Amino acid sequence: MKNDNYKREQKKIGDVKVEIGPQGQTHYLGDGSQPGMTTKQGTPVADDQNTLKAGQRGPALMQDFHFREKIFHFDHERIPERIVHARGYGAHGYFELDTPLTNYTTAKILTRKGQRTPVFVRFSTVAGAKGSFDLARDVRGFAVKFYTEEGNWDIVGNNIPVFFIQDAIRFPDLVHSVKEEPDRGFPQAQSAHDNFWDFASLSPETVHMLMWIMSDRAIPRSFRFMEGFGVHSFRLVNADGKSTYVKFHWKPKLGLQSVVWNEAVKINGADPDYHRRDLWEAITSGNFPEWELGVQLFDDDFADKFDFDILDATKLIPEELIPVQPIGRMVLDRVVDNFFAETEQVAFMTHNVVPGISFTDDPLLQGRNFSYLDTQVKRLGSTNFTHLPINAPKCPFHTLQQDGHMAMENPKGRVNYEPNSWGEGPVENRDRGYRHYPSAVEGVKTFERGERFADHYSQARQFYISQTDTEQTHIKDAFVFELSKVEREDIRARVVSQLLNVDKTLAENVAKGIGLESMPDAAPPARTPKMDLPASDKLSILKNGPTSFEGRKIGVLITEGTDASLLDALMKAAKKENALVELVAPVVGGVTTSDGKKRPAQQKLNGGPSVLYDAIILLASAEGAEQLLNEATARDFVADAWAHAKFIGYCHNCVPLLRKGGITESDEDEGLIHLESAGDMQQFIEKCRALRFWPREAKTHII
Ligand code: HDD
Repeated sequence: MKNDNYKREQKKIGDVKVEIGPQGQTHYLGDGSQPGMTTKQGTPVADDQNTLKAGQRGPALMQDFHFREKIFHFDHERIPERIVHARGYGAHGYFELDTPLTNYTTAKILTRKGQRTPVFVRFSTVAGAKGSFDLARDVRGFAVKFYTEEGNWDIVGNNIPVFFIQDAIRFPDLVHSVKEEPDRGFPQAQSAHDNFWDFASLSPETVHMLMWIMSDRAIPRSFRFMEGFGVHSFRLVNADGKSTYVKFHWKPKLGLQSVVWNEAVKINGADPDYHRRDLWEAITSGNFPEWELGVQLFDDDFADKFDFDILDATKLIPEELIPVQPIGRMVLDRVVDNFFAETEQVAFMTHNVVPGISFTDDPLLQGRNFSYLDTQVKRLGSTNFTHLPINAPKCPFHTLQQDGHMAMENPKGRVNYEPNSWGEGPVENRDRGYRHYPSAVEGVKTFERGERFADHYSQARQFYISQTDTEQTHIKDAFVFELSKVEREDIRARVVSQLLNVDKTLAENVAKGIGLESMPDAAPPARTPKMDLPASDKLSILKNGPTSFEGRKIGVLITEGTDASLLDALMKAAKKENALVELVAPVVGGVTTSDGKKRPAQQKLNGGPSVLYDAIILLASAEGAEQLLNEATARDFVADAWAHAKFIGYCHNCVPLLRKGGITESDEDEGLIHLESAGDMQQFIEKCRALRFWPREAKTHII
């Protein structure tokens, strides 16, 4: 019988060739260079638009193996998301060693100057689900997998050098408390709720980390502008078997930068993918992000004399005591080909170490060494997750492990055991195999912690007093914001009672900010905190900002008739600085500037609010500016940039727009810059190197 479905009538939709069937079904024909579609078994597929039916209006037939295979596969597309760090973004690159650590370790990756080792890095938020937004107030994961010639080495770190808890057994409680509350399923991706603050206020060991996550560290401007830390003390072991303690630090080449909280809240609406988009755009445009790897090296003498236990992950070693020595750089120069295959399936594990690198007895690290392997089997469904290309070592590897779901590395031959007399199969690497550092163990079995784990407040205070006034205000504001979302007043008060052990003024200001009627007593400390630890400048973001505006983005509001010479001068000045410019216009198709040239825009005004930019410029024509006075998004563009202490450049046509955005003549400050000439553009960029005009905040935020 003749089947109309096979009738061929070729047409074009735009310039795309299609075949349109008698009932309107449209088959895309490709350009002749594309492969023909098949099933997963390789059978050619003729129709991917219609199921096989008994008659044109009849029921679907089970016989349609292509339909069943397609839907079956689709139904199984998702794997469980990570229990923490579900939302992440990864990229490939390399690590290049500059300063060999030959005296300290035998690890080849750390001993050969100039050697490049491939890496895969995944950045993440912790609490939110896979589909949550990028600018949650949260710790950022900073996990690096080095594909070394002696196996994979993972530094599974964060952008904060300390952690909430000291012992891994508390991790499920910490994570349960911060994630959505189990009865109602919200709030997502935020710590601003009763359960988290209940747990935290009853766990004094969290207080140091609380100071960090209430600081701007928890709302980075981009992955490219944040530090990374291995957190724990690890060991390097040299050829004589001597161990040296090490802490790992990643320092971004472009300096540190964060956004402000009110901005973060709005970015999450305007572009929930703000951080991943930033990384993608930077790499694909050739502006490869770079970090320096640094180490703090210390011995048992230092460890014994240090006020805190170096096994306690809630403590750091101030860089003033042990400077960070730079040893190499990491460059991210390739985006993934497939998000799922690489970013989603990558399996980081703290126990992935190579000869010459070893663990300490940090009880958090010891517990992590169990958890990561376990979680990969849950997520990836098989012990053979190491066969996935993103997880497989890039050096030769030979095990006698076999079979299991989805086994892809299958040994050939008769031998799958050792020792054997067939002369086949791998044998132990007696000379260069991994040997665990033989640290001495003593003591009775106990649930107790080390004595020097007991002081929970001294370094929290040290962090606080190391911040600039602006940063201290942000910390106070963050506590007030978070606690204002907490329903139970006794929980709010308990947080203040913890803060009294850190800084009295901070505690009082938080209490005032949440309207607490009377001050609680300070929480009883297990050990009297040292109130006199010296400030450490390295702990501040603003004291470690960039010296250039490189890699930052300016949003320029243009309209029909915008002054072309000013715009061209800006482009030139920005290019010289290696800063980026995006044109924001009433229509995305763009505008015609005063020189008659059509300038396509990157954003339509209502999709490109100023929160997406590090600085803004208003360059409308007189007529264009006049029209924008009646556009709410134009007013917000100005008002938000002002409130977020950004540098704002404007041409004289845009003065009415400034007024509409709430900036009066008497408000005008040095962060608001009148632009009339090409030279002004250069000066504007130079001013932007300070990133924000912080003195303005005192005038724009009074509560
Ligand atoms: Fe963890 C993922 C970092 C404590 C258990 N962790 C995970 C990731 C990072 C960290 C960056 C995401 C890796 C990726 O991108 O795939 N975790 C840390 C740091 C910690 C820490 C810096 C403290 C110093 N973690 C920690 C503890 C436990 C875990 C104490 C359990 C006892 N972490 C996990 C996990 C995850 C994980 C459940 C979820 C997904 C994964 O491992 O692969 O095993």
